[in-house]
Amino acid sequence: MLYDSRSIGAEEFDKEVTVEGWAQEVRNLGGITFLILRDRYGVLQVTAPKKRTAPEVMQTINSLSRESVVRVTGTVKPSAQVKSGYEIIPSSVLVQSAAMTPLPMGVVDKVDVEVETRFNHRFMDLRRPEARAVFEIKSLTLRLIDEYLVDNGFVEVFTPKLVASGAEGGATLFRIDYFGKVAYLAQSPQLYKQMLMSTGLDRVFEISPAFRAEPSDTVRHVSEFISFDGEMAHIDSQRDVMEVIEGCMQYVISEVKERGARSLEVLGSEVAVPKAPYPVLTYERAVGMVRDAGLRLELGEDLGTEGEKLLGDLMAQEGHEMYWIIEYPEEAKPFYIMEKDGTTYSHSFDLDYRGQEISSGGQREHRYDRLVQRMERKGLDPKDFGFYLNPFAYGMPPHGGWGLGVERMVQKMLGLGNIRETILFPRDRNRLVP
Ligand code: AMO
Repeated sequence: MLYDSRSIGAEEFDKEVTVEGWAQEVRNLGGITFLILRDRYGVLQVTAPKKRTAPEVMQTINSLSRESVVRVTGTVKPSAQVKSGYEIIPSSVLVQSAAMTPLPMGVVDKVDVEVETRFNHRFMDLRRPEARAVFEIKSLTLRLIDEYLVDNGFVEVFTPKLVASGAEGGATLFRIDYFGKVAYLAQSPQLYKQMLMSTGLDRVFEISPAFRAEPSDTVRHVSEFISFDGEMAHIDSQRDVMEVIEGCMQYVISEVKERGARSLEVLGSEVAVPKAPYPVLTYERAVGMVRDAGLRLELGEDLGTEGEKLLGDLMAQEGHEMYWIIEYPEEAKPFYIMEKDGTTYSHSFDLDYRGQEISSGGQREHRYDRLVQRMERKGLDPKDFGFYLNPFAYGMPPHGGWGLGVERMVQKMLGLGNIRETILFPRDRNRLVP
């Protein structure tokens, strides 16, 4: 059995163990050599005194290149000088994979590595515990979302990512060749999750990649992200939908704090559970607030990055990290959102977290004629959406839903500056490799 830096303790003192990891550092002091071995959970020290170590073992350790993978067998001895409280005196050292020199980038060096270098050599970058901890938290977040939704009667579904029409506007569609026909990578599960509302599967959720050809080079846009979508039927209003998301976010963040404590410690992140219930601002009020604070913005315009940030600061002053913005102008919202009759607004919402939109959704237009009218007004040809419109013609209950960017949520929860930190191999306009 292999031990690791976490599983060795006082019980192993004077016993023989075998460990495997990366040679983070080799310090040859002549009479003694220290090898710092790193594994998933931390580091341990292999101490090789020349006098008590076989010459071939000594030779192997002293010639190790940094970041080589080695398997060490030896006796565990208590040691007051080592932080972990023990060291391993080696009886054998096997080089599983020798690392070439020089390294493309350092793992523990205290020099700042350029972001581009880090993402060019992401495998190496991920050897840093704090880079990896983000993915432990992301994995936990996804599991918690799943738990909450299933407990609330939702069924997990998977809809096609190769599609014939886009739902979120033509500008960000990735076009591909599909056996000689034009197809696209799905921007969201929008059309499919709505179609399911006509089936009796009346609460569904999906967590899957979404693709957007985003031309903008920002810290919160990428061209492939994980979208957490939900849709629910027989609702009275969008408030029913907002309640589910709010409950889910509170559950996820409070459980991450508990169950993710070890990874959060590695990251040095303090996660705060947002104050609930989240305040609800109308779009008009949000625009008024940022205008009063000095931003030039017209009613009808998008809050934009700057507006969202400013609003985040204003809400933080009142102790709110999460807040809703409802009733966006219908003109700014996609065809599938329901208009608020007698106004220019819509039954829509955005959820913002510390100055950044993380989710949007609303009540959908479920009335066939109104939906077709809305499509036409938005310049879409209903004929291109026949497969989507059909279910609306044969019994479609009132429904609503949301899309939430998992990486944006994790980014804000952990206080990270760039969404790319939460993606193993990010994709953007300038990056398709690795
Ligand atoms: P929307 O287009 O607002 O809505 O997207 C929903 C959420 O997805 C995330 N997101 C992104 N994250 C990273 N990079 C991107 N390029 C990117 N684009 C979007 C954001 C955003 O809030 N179908 C609707 C949702 C619905 O009404 O159900 C939709 O896709 O966090």
